[in-house]
Amino acid sequence: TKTIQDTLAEIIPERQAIAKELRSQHGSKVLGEVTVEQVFGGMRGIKAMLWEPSVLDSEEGIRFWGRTIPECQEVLPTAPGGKEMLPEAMFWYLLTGKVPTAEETVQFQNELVKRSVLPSHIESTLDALPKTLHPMTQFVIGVAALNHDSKFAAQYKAGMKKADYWVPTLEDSLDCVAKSFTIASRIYRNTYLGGAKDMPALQMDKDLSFNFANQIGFGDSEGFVDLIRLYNALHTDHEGGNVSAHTAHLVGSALSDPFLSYSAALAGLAGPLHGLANQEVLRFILDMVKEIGEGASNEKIVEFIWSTLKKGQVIPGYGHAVLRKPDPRFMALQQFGESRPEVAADPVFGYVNALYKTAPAVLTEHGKTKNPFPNVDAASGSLLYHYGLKNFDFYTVTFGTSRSMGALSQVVWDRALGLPLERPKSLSMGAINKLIGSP
Ligand code: FAM
Repeated sequence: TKTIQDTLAEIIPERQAIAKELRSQHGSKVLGEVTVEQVFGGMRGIKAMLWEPSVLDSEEGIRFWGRTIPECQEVLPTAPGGKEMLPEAMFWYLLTGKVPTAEETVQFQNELVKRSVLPSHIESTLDALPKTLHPMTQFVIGVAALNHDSKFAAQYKAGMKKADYWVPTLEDSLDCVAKSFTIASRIYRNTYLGGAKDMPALQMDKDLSFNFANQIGFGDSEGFVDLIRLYNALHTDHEGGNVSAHTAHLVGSALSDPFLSYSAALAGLAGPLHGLANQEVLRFILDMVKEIGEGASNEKIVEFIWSTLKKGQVIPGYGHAVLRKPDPRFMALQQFGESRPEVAADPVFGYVNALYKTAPAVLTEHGKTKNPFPNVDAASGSLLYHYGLKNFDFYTVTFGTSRSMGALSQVVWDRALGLPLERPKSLSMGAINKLIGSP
């Protein structure tokens, strides 16, 4: 069975040749134009970044190396006894563009779990943080501190050829993904369970999601473990322009190592318009339950949505900067809930469905958002909540363990393809006026 290192060493020259051909044969072709509105409008729609693992279509949603979510669910290996695709298999696929065999998946999983052991200085750093510090801030600190042992940083300092950059970048990225899971479980125990001293040891023959679930006290729940697998596989990557992925790519372009790059990405994921939205959705649903009760009519739900909009607040979990249809990641999570009778009967999950039936029409009538449909965050929190993970300040941390796999896969490709420092041009309003010939 080939290792990830050998597999990538084989694939990289092929894709370097494709990149060389694209640049030399088509380097001056035009991909689009940039308008003044886009400069003010958060650069929406500007095609200006290379991103290999996934491409997002506004109508059909994400494709990972050309495959839709249902197609990935069809081909990616599952854990023994589990029904959901393994995030380890998805990570291999994101890195290589090739579906791993069952043997490659097991070997890769074992390698990652071995790497997930934390150095003692990271444990003591996390243990010293106040329990009142938001779990995402703790996550940023833990991941940044892994830079202490960065192979990329050490080899760069010692003098390394550019052609070799991807090798220690891959090593650090594997470490960063693996250790993110154990950092996350330690943060959970420290914040909600009074400390990490009773944390179960890692089980080296099990997958990352099982170990994470087990370490935070949910190892006995088959449904929760499989949910964590699906959740982690689905949130990995959503092309390059979103805040977390773009940040990892940008910071990595300065040759900051993968730990620093991903720590910065996590700081972006912690914003309420991005990853923090999944905790906001749960807060929204629980507020709604408090106000209109469980199992309220659609009319009452519509009233509650309007009252939120009239306060000038957004409906969390709805809208998207690129998507213009319901998010297939939302659909996959909803299907997960629907296929399990005890989840389908949960009133909080019921509200996810009721919102899906009512919110798009209200948002359309409200007339502001370009996309009235649910994004991934509309469903994810309710499922965690159902299984008993009720500390919703923690939800974005599970998003963060997953996103590391997509963002860092591209950071490996950034170094393999020799991409340079990212440095777009900015303009002042005076400079814009001058450029467009306006007085
Ligand atoms: N509820 C109410 N208003 C909304 C809305 C929503 N769910 N989504 C967009 N709008 C408003 C938006 O605030 C803006 O209003 P102003 O003109 O007054 O500023 C207007 O509609 C146009 O926005 P847009 O062009 O449709 O969206 P953007 O591309 O600017 O922003 C989102 C995209 C996701 C930030 C936005 O839809 C939003 O705030 N949604 C709620 C928060 C959320 O669910 N975020 C998670 C996104 C998720 F995919 C992720 O990153 N994990």
